Amino acid sequence: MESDVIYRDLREFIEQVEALRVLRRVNGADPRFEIGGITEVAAGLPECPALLFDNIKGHARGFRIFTNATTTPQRATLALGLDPSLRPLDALKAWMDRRQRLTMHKPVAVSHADFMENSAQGDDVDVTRFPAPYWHKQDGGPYIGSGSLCIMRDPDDGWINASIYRVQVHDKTSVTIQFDHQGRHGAIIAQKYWDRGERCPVAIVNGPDPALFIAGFEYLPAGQSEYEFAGAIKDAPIGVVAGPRTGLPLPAHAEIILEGELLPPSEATLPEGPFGEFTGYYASEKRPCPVMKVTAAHWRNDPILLGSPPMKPPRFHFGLPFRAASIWGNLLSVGVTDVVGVWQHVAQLMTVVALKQRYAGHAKRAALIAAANSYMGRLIVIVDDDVDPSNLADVMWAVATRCEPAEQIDIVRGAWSSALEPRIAPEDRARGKTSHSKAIIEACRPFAWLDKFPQTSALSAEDARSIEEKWGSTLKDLPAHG
Ligand SMILES: Cc1cc2nc3c(=O)[nH]c(=O)nc-3n(C[C@H](O)[C@H](O)[C@H](O)COP(=O)(O)O)c2cc1C
Ligand SMILES: [Mn+2]
Repeated sequence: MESDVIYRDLREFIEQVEALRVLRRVNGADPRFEIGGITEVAAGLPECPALLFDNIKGHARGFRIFTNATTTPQRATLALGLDPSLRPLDALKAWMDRRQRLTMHKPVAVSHADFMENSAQGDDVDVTRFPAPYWHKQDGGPYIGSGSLCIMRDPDDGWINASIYRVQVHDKTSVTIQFDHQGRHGAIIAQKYWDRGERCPVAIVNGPDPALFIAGFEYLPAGQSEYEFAGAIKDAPIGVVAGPRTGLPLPAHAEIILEGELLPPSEATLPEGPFGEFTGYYASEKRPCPVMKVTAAHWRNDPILLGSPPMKPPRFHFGLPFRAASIWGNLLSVGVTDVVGVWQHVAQLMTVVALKQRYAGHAKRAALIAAANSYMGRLIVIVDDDVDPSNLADVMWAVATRCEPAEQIDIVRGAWSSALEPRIAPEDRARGKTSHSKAIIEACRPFAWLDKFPQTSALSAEDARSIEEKWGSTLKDLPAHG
């Protein structure tokens, strides 16, 4: 059965990346700033390669780190099991369509755990054995968890949450887990244990496969497990084995597992961060953070850590804006018609919806739904259907030519952001304010005189595509799509 699956584990995904000839192997890099630096420079190249680091300075050969896994549209598409040659907006649409009717697969217990090839318990645990980079120059410490899942069980209903929260290494048996805000499922679950005066059992899954990585980033309803969503991406259940310490179900093919307990903050906290964030800033300073006492570590032979450091935009963990796909799905689910595309730019800080306006207020209706679900995004832009939302130049052309600011920009105040927000005034931050305002920019032709708006002189997308097909080889160096 596993032979049909899109990839068995992270290793098999790396083989697929290598087959596309976009893997680069890096030997001898230093986990203090160098691995992070190489990853960032590579992510700025027009064709960003995926990187597999080995012979990492100060660590045993074979203890590897894989970065820029899914940062290009091609590899994000591959990770979904879709055709990696699809154009980015077509790939996102294919994913959005599939996402709307996914079949969840409950994880299944399997008998063999690859991660039990090596194991240390109690006093033998030493988290510093694993290479954990200092990703950016001003980081407060090394992070083992940048692309790792935190597994917890809800004590009331027993459902398993498995999402990504960063994990800083403090000493051999202490790491911290950072929640951006108290609405994170992990934060809600931990609080339930703490309210009962208990420690929260937790496991960190390092080196998840890309389906788990993508699932760990999705906004799913509380009660729905990211494991089931990852199973849906793979169209096969995730095989799990109970962790010997926590009993938590853990992906059998994961690379490195840490098991332990998240201590109530009344018992202990450690100063966490700062950590270079996906906005391109250090917005939150060192803050007291929940501590996980690591009571067991398990790892495969020659384990591979999946590293996904946040970097200054437009670099982002995913080469396709997966949250734009969920907003696109939200719009369809509530009955907004004629949406031709949704995209996010600036590392999801700007959401663009393209639609064919059919009635007055149509654009604003879509904008308000998109605004409500744009985490930390200040800019919501609505464009007409002749504008490619994935093309930033096209979008800005629409903003500059179709939006009359005095009439077509609205401001929504007190909206969803987080402590990572760089533009909260120091005094507001000190008071714990984490909300911001969002601008809704209607960069579409005014509905009232849609037909009178000047015609564009540009080729239609279809005309451009057929010219490309016929003449593209003559026009050497012509971008594949523009
Ligand atoms: C690479 C990466 C790192 C992330 N780091 C954090 C983090 O440190 N803290 C956090 O609260 N969310 C972080 N997130 C976002 C959450 O994983 C995401 O919002 C997820 O949907 C939360 O899941 P939950 O709804 O189960 O809480 C990160 C996402 C990615 C892709
Ligand atoms: Mn969740």
